[in-house]
Amino acid sequence: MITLYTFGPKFGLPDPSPFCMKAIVLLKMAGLEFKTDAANLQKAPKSKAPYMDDDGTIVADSTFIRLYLEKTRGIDFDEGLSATDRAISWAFEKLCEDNLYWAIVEARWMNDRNFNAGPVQFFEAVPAIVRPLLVPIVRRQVRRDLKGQGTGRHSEAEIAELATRGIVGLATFLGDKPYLMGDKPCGADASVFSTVSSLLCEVFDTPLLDATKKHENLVAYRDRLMAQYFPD
Ligand SMILES: N[C@@H](CCC(=O)N[C@@H](CS)C(=O)NCC(=O)O)C(=O)O
Repeated sequence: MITLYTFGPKFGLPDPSPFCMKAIVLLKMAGLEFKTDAANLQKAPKSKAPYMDDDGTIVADSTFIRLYLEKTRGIDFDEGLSATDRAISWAFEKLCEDNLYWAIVEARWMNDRNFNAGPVQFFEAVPAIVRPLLVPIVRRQVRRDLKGQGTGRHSEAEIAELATRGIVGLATFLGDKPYLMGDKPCGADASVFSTVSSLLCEVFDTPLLDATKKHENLVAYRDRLMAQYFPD
């Protein structure tokens, strides 16, 4: 039995982490039976979620989960795509994960209003007496990560300007196709759908939300894939 360790639904999303949501979608795309359980980052092999336990084999990282499923279950999430289309879909996936993701983190964690509307809930299980000490420590770690990655060195307006280029790129490339690469979902849809859903999360008042909402096709894509993969 496969157990996928995630954070669980939050902020009106199947998971607050686009990577956990991506892994859930990949397992659903693969048609595999699985259950989810609460991630313990102290036990996670890479100190991040998602990670997966497949009858004792532990796999960490959403992309390595994909590669593992491809190798062990003989699945090709990009079945039918040409080499060029595989390359394009990979590039869009990484635009989401290595670029837009960081703009989402910055908006949720660094803006006080957004932080108090969202990530503060991650600390609910922490004893009240420790919380005021722990929260600033973790926020400082996130700020340090954002600086290390580079996004945290830009102003909010600059981050929005860069993210908007990515969002316009996604909307333009998606066009009126039902899925990123055409009539059939491919591996990158798991990531693009999770990222677009995160960008469109109404809990957070961000320029990213406004930039994404402008594209009716992205909103319809989110709605279509949400109905398909998370009908409940
Ligand atoms: N490359 C990883 C990224 C996973 C990731 O960044 N997970 C975040 C949540 S979105 C996490 O667990 N963060 C906890 C931490 O950094 O302490 C993947 O694809 O799974």
